[in-house]
This record gives sequence, C-alpha cells and structure tokens, in this order.
Amino acid sequence: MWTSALTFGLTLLSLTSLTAGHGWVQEVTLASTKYPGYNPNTDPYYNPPPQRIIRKIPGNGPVEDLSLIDVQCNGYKAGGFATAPAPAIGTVAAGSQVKLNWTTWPDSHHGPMLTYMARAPSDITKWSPGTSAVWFKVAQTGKTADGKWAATDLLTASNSVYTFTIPSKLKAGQYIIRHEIIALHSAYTYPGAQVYPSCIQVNVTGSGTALPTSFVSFPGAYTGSTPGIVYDVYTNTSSYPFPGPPVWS
Ligand SMILES: *[C@@H]1O[C@H](CO)[C@@H](O)[C@H](O)[C@H]1NC(C)=O
Ligand SMILES: *[C@@H]1O[C@H](CO)[C@@H](O)[C@H](O)[C@H]1NC(C)=O
Ligand SMILES: *[C@@H]1O[C@H](CO)[C@@H](O)[C@H](O)[C@H]1NC(C)=O
Ligand SMILES: [Cu+2]
Repeated sequence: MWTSALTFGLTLLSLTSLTAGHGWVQEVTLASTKYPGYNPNTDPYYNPPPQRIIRKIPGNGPVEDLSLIDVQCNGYKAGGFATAPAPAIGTVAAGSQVKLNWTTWPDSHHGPMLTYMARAPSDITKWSPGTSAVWFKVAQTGKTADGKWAATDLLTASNSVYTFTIPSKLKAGQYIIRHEIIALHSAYTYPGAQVYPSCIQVNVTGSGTALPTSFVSFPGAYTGSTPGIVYDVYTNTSSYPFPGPPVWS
C-alpha cells in the first residue's frame, strides 16, 4: 500500500526533524566581509579543503557531557580533532559588530546564547587552549521579562542572525570567539542541556590596551550543578540564571 508507506515515510521525516533538527553557524560577517562557516555536510569532501575561519565540527549535533573537551569548540575528541585550529583568520576592529548567521534553528530548542573570547599567545592557526583557563565572557542573552528566549524567539525574529560587539577597549591581537546556544528543552536534569559551541578565529585590530584578569576553562566552566544548566524550560517562570562568569566590562 503505497499510501501507508508514504504516511510512514512522512512520519519518519517529521520525527527526524523533531528530534534531530539542530544547527551551526553558517556565515560570519565582520564589518562588511562575509566568511562562510564550516559546513560539516560538505567541507570534509573538498580537496583541497576550504580555508575557513571557523573550527571544524563533526555534524549538527550538541555536546551534552560537559566534562569533555568537545564542549570547547564542538570538536569531537573521539574523532581526533577536539579543538583543531582552522586554517584562516578574519579581521575585526575592536568596538565593531560581529554577525553570526545560524542555520534554521528548531522551534523547540529554547535557550540562551553566550559568547566568550580567548587571546591566542601566538599564531592562532596553530593554537588550541586545551583545558587552560583562557576564556572571558563578552555577551549573553537569555530570556526576556515577557518570556522570549534568545534562541529560538529572538534569533528567528532577526533572520537567524545573532549580533554582538567586540569590546572596544580590547587589546589588539588574535582571539578565538567561542559562541554557543545552550538548548534547554531536555535540561530538567543533568545531563540534558545541549551545548552547540562554535569557535571563530579573528584578528582584533585597533588601539585598545585592555585585557580581563579572570578567566574560565572549557571544559570546566559548566557542570551539572552550575546555575542555568539544569532548568525546566517548560514550567520555570523565574528569570534565567546564566551559567559561567559575568560579562567582562
Ligand atoms: C545566512 O547565510 C545563508 C547562507 O550563506 C544566506 O543564504 C542567508 O541569506 C544569510 N542570512 C542573512 C540574514 O544574511
Ligand atoms: C592582525 O592585524 C594587524 C594590524 O592590522 C596586522 O599587523 C597583523 O599582521 C594581522 N595579523 C594577522 C594574523 O592577520
Ligand atoms: C527555577 O529556576 C530558578 C533559577 O535557576 C531556580 O532557583 C528554581 O529552583 C527553579 N524553580 C523550579 C520550580 O524549578
Ligand atoms: Cu536538537
């Protein structure tokens, strides 16, 4: 009966999109320059590989075990490239906006969007921070007073483009921007929160001289008992407590 086969197929398809619909940053805009992201569906098949400024990811899925190095850049330690540097670097002036264009984000995956940076001690295309405490937070958006989440509500309303500003006093140099969505649809217990991190390599220019003095590590900054990692997104009407340190100011 081809109709029931078709119905079955469509049911499978909608189940798949309900349970496996995830995403990644598909394009970065620095000033007016657009840099395509690392596409896990196509980039691995190019020879030579495209010269991306975003570090390689294994697919569109999340990291749920927050003790793994995978939570740093959505690399895949078991696949041998946990935090492998990307070959290229973008340029952005301190004080200017960075626009991160996500693939279509599933409606069900409500949660905050947070952004960190880490200063590379030398050539960023050869540097991985490992478990060192090098990260500082530069932006975070959670739930508005009227219950709108950064993801999906605000992200969808801005055509899937998230914007943050490089701190204007930040000292020039090479930095990894670590940006993430934490999807909370299963976060009523730990493990459950789904972290979707993305690591973007930039050369910050300008005459700034400031650097933060306190840092966190990934893994390390988030555990099952960090506020905001366990949060019942369906029933909790309280404000959302951001995980990690305060935003550097
Ligand atoms: C986001 O990136 C995709 C792929 O490059 C592009 O088609 C789309 O227009 C971009 N969206 C915006 C709002 O720039
Ligand atoms: C970063 O920008 C500075 C200032 O323009 C430049 O001198 C330096 O070569 C750039 N480094 C890289 C890796 O692009
Ligand atoms: C709601 O979230 C707040 C902040 O994380 C937490 O303190 C509180 O226990 C939660 N309430 C319920 C009923 O889960
Ligand atoms: Cu998902």
